[in-house]
Amino acid sequence: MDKPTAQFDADAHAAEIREQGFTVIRDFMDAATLQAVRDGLAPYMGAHHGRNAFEGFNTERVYTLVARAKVFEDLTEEPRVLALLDRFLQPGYLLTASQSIRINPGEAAQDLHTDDGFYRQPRPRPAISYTVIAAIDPFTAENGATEVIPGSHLWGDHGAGGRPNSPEEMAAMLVPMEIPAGACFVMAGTVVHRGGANRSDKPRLAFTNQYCEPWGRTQENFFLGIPPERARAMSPRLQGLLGYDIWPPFMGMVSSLHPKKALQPGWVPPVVAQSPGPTRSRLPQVPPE
Ligand SMILES: O=C(O)CCC(=O)C(=O)O
Repeated sequence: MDKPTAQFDADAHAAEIREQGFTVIRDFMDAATLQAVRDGLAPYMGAHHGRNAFEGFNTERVYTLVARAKVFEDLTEEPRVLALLDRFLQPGYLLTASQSIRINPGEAAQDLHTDDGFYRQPRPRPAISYTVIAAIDPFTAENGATEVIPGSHLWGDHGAGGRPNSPEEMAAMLVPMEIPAGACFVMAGTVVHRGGANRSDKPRLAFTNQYCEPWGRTQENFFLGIPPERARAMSPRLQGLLGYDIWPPFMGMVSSLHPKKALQPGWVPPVVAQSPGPTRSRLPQVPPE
């Protein structure tokens, strides 16, 4: 996506993330992009309702969003987001999750959590992942705006003041991210937050992309979730974010080869191509490299 970055002060935004745990990009999506996002999502809505309290029984999610429409490919490699991630994550960082979240009226607040809590490493520590949450509908305190605890990215394992905090204390620290449609915020994976309760009479639609260190296991398995012919048509940068790259010297290799080879038309995995058994003779002929 060809957005001007000249007037975007990435260092100032990064400083906000360091200080409070998150920063807002108010003009993340213009009206045309927002419409493309809505159009891209429309065919998929209504298919997946949450199966547990965390997903939200009254919440709809569309997973593997990055591969659902071109606009999501573009937004996943949005230059301002990447400029921020470049300041926190090591080169070769990965997309770890990509989904829309529609919190319907009557939904309860999620449990408080952190997005990089999957990596069970002691805190305080640098975040292992960073989350972008983009508002497709305006976020309000009533309709389920994400609620965050500013500064919680600096906490140790036991909450504010180094001791477990009561639910009442935690609730008092929560701030709703009231942002307009088209805005997003970028948040350290260590920030304590939750999807808010929707006490309004309209759904709250958003999407989130999360990115992790290049050595981290990703939440979504994009190799299996995105057919190779779809991944082949994506930009080299996006292919890298999906894991079609090497974290030096050789993490991510495929039978000692660069994973981008697996996107070439006619690719047959060496395990099959080099097999001495009958499997090989059943395979189509592969042109030599
Ligand atoms: O929808 C939101 O505002 C946040 C959701 C969230 O934190 C999550 O599902 O992990």
